[in-house]
Formats: sequence, C-alpha cells, structure tokens
Amino acid sequence: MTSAPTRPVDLYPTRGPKEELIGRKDPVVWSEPGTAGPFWARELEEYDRDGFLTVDELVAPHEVDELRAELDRLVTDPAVRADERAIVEPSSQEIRSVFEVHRISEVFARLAEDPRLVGRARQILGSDVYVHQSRVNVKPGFGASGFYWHSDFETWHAEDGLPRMRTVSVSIALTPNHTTNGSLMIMPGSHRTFLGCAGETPRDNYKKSLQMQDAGTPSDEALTTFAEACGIRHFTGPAGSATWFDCNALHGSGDNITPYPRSNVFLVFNSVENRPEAPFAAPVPRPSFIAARP
Ligand SMILES: O=C(O)CCC(=O)C(=O)O
Ligand SMILES: [Fe+2]
Repeated sequence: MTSAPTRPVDLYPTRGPKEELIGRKDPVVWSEPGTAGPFWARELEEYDRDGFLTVDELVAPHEVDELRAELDRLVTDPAVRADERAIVEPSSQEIRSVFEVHRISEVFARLAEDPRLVGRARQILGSDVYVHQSRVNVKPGFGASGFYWHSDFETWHAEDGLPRMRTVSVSIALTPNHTTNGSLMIMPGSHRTFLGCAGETPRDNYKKSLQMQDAGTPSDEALTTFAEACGIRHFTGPAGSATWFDCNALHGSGDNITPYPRSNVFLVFNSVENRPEAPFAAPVPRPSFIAARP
C-alpha cells in the first residue's frame, strides 16, 4: 500500500481558531555540556534558564565606529532606500530597517562571519549555523515606532517553515541603548512556553507586518499571564554591547520619542539541522531576503 508523503508533525501549531499554550519540546542549549567556545559554562546555564544573555563588549569601540559609519552610509544611500530590503517608517518616511544587511554590505558581511558571533551561535545550537535573517533596526529619534510583543519563532515557524526551536538572535547596539530610547525588553523564562496565536495569515502578510505586526500577535490576556509569571527585563548598554536571545523568547520594544537614535544590528543564526520546510501556517513562504532558504 502506498500513501501520500506526509508533512512532519507540527510540534508548535499556531494561527488556528484560538490561542493556546504549548510546552517547549526542544532544548534551549543544544551542545553537549563542556563544548568549547567563547561562552563559559555558567553563561550557557544562564541563557538556558532565562532565554537570553548579555555580553558587555562583544565588539570593541573602534569596530563600532566602523559599523556605525557603514550604517550611516547605508541609510543615506538612495539605492538602498529604493531597495525592497529597506523598510521605511509609515509616518516620517525615514528608513526603519534594512534587511539582509550582511549581503548588502561588506562590513556587515564580515560581522556575520566573525568567530566571536559564529562561535557563540554554534555553542548554543550545537551544530554548524547559517544566517536565517539579518537586519539593522535604525529607530531614529523623534518618534520611530516600537515593535509589539512577539516570539520570533512563532513567525519563523508559521511563515518561514522553521520546524524546531533551534535558532538564536544576537542584537548588537550600534548606538547607546537607554531605558528611554526604545531599547529591547524580554520576558525571562518565556522561551519555555510556545504561544500558538489565533488567526489566519493573510497572503503577503510580511509587507504589512514589517511595519506593524498583526497576525501572530499575542492577546492582552496571554501577555498578562506571561508578564506575571516571568517579569520583564529591559536591556540597556553602550554601543558594542550585545544581547543573545532564544528564538521563542517573548520580546518587544517601545517607540523612540527621544532625540537619540537606537540603532541595533540583529543577526539570526539557524542550525544547519533545522533548515526551513514549507510554511506551517501561511500560504507562501516569505521572500529570501527576510528568511533565507539555503
Ligand atoms: O528592534 C527591536 O527593538 C526589536 C526588533 C525585533 O524584535 C525583530 O526585529 O524581530
Ligand atoms: Fe523580534
């Protein structure tokens, strides 16, 4: 008897009729304890427990200067603004994000291959890694809008087809991140529970969701439950500091109404053993500049 090929089971159903809480089915740190790399064992324990870890000076001040200068060049380059990989603020028409920055720019390409980053990502994911997504979020002052609470994995699973929670992000500050200029907030421990969100994914959802997230957004009730159980950590630090965070950590950031830009580069490393499949809850995969399909 033959049977039609079936999809692998969906461990993390989402975008169905109702919101649901599902316990994490995957490790947080995938490498064997004692695997050599830049992270200390106690740092990996902290990452495992909280779903994030900060590194005070991941890149040195002279390297930050170079990255900052490159960012300034990118956001003022008319060719970048005209590129589909640049996302503008709906209100001010200023550049809000530039995707695939490691392909657009030599300087960011080198950063994405830097052993300080790749070595840490490999330690967390327990395998070789590649870049699933890169972006700079510019967050200029005087009103750049924030990013509402979300789990990146919910979108990467639903819309990009990443099967397992085996993906890690690093956010490196290129300007000082203050409490006041829209710095990142994460709910510690939230990475242990998957929040399957209610609602269907519209076709071409990404065009809207990159400016303002809608499908895949947790309800007020769910966010209250998580915040009461986990609390909220707010990340501040000088340019050059970094936050590593798990793909399923609930996170977000507020608007930036100060005069001081908050520009961070985000690099997302995925395990080569977790390559994307067909989307789990969307009609078509997102374009490869948002989600690599190697
Ligand atoms: O830039 C931020 O504050 C958050 C960005 C974020 O969560 C994302 O790009 O997925
Ligand atoms: Fe995110």
